[in-house]
Amino acid sequence: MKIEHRIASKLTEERARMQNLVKEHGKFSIAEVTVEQVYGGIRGVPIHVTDVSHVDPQEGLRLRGYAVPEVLEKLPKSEHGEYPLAGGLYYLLMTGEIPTKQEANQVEIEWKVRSNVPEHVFKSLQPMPAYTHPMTLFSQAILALQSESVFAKRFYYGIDKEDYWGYYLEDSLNLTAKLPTIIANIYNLKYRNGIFVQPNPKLDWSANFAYMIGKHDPAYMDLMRLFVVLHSDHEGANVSAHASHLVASALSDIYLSCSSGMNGLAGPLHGLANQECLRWLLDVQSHFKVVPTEEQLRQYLVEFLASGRMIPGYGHAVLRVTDPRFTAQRDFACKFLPDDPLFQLVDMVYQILPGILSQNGKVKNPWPNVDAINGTLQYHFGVTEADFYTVLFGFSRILGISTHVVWSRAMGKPLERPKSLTTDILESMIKSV
Ligand code: CMX
Repeated sequence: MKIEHRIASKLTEERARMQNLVKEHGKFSIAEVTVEQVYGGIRGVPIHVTDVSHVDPQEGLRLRGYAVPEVLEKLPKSEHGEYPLAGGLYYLLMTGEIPTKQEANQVEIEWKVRSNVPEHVFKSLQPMPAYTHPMTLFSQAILALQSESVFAKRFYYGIDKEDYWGYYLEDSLNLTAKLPTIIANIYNLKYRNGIFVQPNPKLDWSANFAYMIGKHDPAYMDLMRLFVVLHSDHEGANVSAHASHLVASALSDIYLSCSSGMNGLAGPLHGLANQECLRWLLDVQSHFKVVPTEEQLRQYLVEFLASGRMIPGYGHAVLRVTDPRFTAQRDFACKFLPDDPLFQLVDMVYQILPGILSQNGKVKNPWPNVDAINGTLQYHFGVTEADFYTVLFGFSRILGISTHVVWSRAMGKPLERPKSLTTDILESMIKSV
């Protein structure tokens, strides 16, 4: 079944569930909000319901209820590798069902048909200074595509609220279809003298990115399939997903919404951490010149932390265990690049740093997150431009973000409008108790 038909077949039941919760339990209190939380980044306050994914502090990511190893095992694989087709992943995110191989291929075909990127998108990037960060170019390219929004055009002439989601899905399929070409040619613009490469119709979505940047190694194509699955979503309230959801709640279309999400992802405490992590690992490597002993590395890490700096790739706002996305990439590295010196350093840091961070007492999660290793894998296959890594994260993450947004419109979710207070109001609220 096609994605739109599968979503349509679930809508009546899903809307009834939500309406029943609001009608029968509308006044049920989910959480109290404390002063600490308001000043502390609204940490842990439930603000949104989404069934696309969930991050359990102890288990990590579940996509539509499936843990990372289950997703990797159950989704249909590419004929050319061991990892899943992104088309099947998008089907799972959008519909909640594990697709058949035929359904996964159907999404891949839809994407090929919709993959042409209008000329003005790349033209709008060319005048940018050479030092522009690739995330800026990526967000800009998505924004330039907004001219093509089907939802925005149809809304102008008037559409039934019930039909919003269909146009958001149409825009989402159009946007995601173009992403491999967009990001590959941003890479080519920045690092390959601006050559323009068209997608190869014989390749799947994830592998096509590899092909267009000139990486034809089947192992790298498989790495990209893995990378896309692992970075596709991480529940609905992280900075990029929440920013996109908030913007789309004003009925801004998928392009406006995803571009704003990418601006959040570009921050060093969120998506930019993968770029920072690789730079940090290379610094450690060049500091020691040769492989350090365990004791030398321990001392280096202790001194580094004592200087007040953070170590990218470690810690998480929700997780309290090793990120299963780190583990899946580590498994890949053990298989394809066990002797890579940078991977060996990643592994040494993994053996030593959590113990040091735990002793330090203030870090709530001493374990590695997804970013502690993803740059190392890219680096191994010759994608050495660390400032591009967040674009790879964003390219994958738009699969999840666009799904959240389509479902929010399908469920008829309203404009988001929380409340801000002044310091005076807050102080007088406290005094009055
Ligand atoms: N290195 C050094 N110090 C760290 C640290 C790290 N990796 N992780 C947390 N800390 C520090 C914090 O800076 C904070 O210090 P202060 O109290 O002095 O401000 C203290 O430990 C407590 O922080 P926390 O509650 O454990 O962590 P937060 O929920 O506030 O922040 C995160 C989470 C990810 C931003 C933080 O761990 C961090 O900055 N990590 C490094 C950057 C990184 O890897 N980001 C990628 C996140 C993955 C993603 O976005 O998907």
